[in-house]
Amino acid sequence: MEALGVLLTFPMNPYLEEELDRRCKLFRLWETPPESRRDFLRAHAGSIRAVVGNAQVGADAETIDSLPKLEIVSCFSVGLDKVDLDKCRQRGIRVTNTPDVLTEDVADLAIGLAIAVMRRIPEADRYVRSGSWKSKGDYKLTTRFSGKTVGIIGLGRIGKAVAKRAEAFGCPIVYYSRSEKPDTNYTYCSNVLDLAANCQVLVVACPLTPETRHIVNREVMDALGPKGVLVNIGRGPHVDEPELYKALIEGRLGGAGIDVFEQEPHVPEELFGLENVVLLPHVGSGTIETRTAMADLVLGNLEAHFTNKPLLTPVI
Ligand code: 8YV
Repeated sequence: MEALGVLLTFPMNPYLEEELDRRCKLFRLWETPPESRRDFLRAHAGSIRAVVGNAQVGADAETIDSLPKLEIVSCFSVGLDKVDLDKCRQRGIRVTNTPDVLTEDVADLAIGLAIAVMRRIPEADRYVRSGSWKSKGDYKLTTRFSGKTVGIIGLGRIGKAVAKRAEAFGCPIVYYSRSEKPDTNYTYCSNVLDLAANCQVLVVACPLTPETRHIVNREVMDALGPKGVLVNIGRGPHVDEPELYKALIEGRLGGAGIDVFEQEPHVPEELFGLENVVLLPHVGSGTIETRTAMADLVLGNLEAHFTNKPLLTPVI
């Protein structure tokens, strides 16, 4: 692929970047200031035949329109919300992503976030480090995770993996999906409001689409209630963030474990002082094993496309 131009949109993984640099002519979009990117893409449009994007920066309509020789968008992510899929379909541009290899890590983190919030793990750690255990005595009692009803928005690969883990903790599972899944014995709720009213831990595990934007709104948070915990390992825009902060601050929602935010890496500082909130920097798939496997999928899909072999994980 030596003469092949590949646009890498974000500094997503050193191994992937090194391999792309070795195999092709690599263009690093983030090295160009946003105001100059249109000219940058125009200057290199003649050689860029592939875009590698991720959950932070993908291939939007403007990028795709700037690249007349674009043949494939290979996503370093399972989520496709940063790719203009309709425009790719119109242009006959292939699209791939990285499903399955990250499922276990993201599901692990969802359970980890729920337990961290309910058992106040980060807060209790700070309690020890600050010397408060010596000066103030034992840490306060917290809330059990095991046995609590877990509600899952989206019973796809990640949602099912979350359910499997929660079952091992004795948690009844209820879920919302666009349609009932006949191959599970979990309780189906036909809308998110009912789901929230019938669980203590609500996990967002669905794709971000125009229909799922703000799927967790004030009404859903109030239905989840002052003893309820929200876990978001999907996308920031799944949750109405200003309403989330109000619900947490006013005590209408019991707690939240959040790995994704509407304006990453900017996180509203109103949350920083809340002990019933655990904040993570979008690390759901962030293990060495998974990110290496994702990078290999990106590379394998590009190799397959440019050697006329079947794509490994085709979306389009
Ligand atoms: C990605 C993600 O790793 O897979 C997704 O959809 O959000 C993350 O797992 C992210 O794109 C990392 O750059």
